[in-house]
Amino acid sequence: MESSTVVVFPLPVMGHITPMLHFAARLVSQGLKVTFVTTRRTQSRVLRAISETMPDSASTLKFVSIPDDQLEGQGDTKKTGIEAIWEAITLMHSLRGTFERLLEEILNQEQRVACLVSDFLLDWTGEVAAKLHLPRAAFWTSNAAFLLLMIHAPDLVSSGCVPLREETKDEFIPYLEGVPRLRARELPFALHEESPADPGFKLSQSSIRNNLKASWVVTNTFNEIEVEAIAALRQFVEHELVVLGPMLPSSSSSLETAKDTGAILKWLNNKKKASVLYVSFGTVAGIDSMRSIKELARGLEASGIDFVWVFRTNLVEDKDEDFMEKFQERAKALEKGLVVPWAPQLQVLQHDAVGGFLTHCGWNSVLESIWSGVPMLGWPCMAEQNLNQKFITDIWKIGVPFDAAMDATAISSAVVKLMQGKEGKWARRSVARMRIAGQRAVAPGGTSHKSLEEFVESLKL
Ligand code: BUP
Repeated sequence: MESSTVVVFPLPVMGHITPMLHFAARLVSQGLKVTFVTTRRTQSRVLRAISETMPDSASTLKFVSIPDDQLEGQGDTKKTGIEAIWEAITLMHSLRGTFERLLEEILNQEQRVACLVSDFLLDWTGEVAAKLHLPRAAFWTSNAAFLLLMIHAPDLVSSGCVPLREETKDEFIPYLEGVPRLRARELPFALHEESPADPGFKLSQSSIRNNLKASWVVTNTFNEIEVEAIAALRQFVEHELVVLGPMLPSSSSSLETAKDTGAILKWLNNKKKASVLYVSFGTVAGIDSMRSIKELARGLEASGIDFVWVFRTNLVEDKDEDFMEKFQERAKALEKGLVVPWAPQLQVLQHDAVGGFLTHCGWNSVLESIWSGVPMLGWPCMAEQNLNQKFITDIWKIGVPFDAAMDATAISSAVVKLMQGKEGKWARRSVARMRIAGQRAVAPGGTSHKSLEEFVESLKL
């Protein structure tokens, strides 16, 4: 077993790389060797993720990269939101031949390759693996409810909930086993436009079917938060469902090693316990209008709450740099806030000074916030983020209601409620309980830990 290798291949975007890196580290902790496949152009991002959240594992993972430099210029890195994801999917598909040769090389070099674990969004890798007689695990980076809803997309079309229509958007969707009670408008954004007339619909349905046929389907969720959805999902998975979340550094020693004296952490060191709001909209989507950015900036300022804001401008066409510069200068002069292009998010969330997270509700961000016991305000932008917000606010009650259409006054009031109000206090208590449930799930004897052990055991067969 010592010499068995698992090849791990994520879609090269941060929200997919990070959980699959943590998964790779878990496999290593179970005595397996891991070869982690990146692309040359994403290598630096992978190394940064490792240095920030899992330096202990850096030396134990073997990295190989697919040469994608020849595609320089083809990938418009300015693409954002769902278009950026589509671009990554298309680029990877164009590198199928290169990936196949790489996998062959790995098979020749390693004593025994036990399986390929690849992203759901790279379902074609299933054919490559089958050709090389290698079993495949399909890795779903989000939660079980979202996958169930994607599986049920044709039923949602038949019932008239999808594509979303003004006349029926407030009606409840039909009962689907394992799925929370949702109104049509609460269905993931990814489904709002779905229509059988769209060629993308057929493609995504056939991709889902291919993935469900994989030898294992791996999900980054855990039983304690999605017990019904996980049970319902099991019925659609042809072989084994492996429920491993939350896929985060399993011990804090890794994070302790990673903590440096970086400017953000130093700044947080001087702040009172749970007094700072962390604001970030992830790596793919974000706020795309200057009007909303201004409302948020004014709302933060009016709240009087200290903040760290990861601010990306590449999404905004009508930029007002002067406004942002002045806002930043004022915040800095008063020691009230930091505006940064990137933050070591998990370290920031784990810092004692951070008491709330205004998030775009990317699934990794949600899990990282739960893992750190930090309650949230949700400003979803794309994909399944609005479903995640529904979980945060209405189902798990680990956040305070928030709406992207709010003006500065309403934003300020929501921020104060989260950070200082009784609503925030309740949400903090609920998230503390959920944090413990997550820690138990991945600890020896926990549901996710058992699932990992069973997966590793099945690789020996
Ligand atoms: Br921005 C940012 N630092 O400054 P999500 C992100 N991250 O560590 P996304 C940082 O990127 P999808 C930063 O901790 C998380 O692990 C963050 O993943 C890290 O959102 C990851 O939250 C972002 O899932 O991906 O990027 O929008 O759309 O696939 O959910």
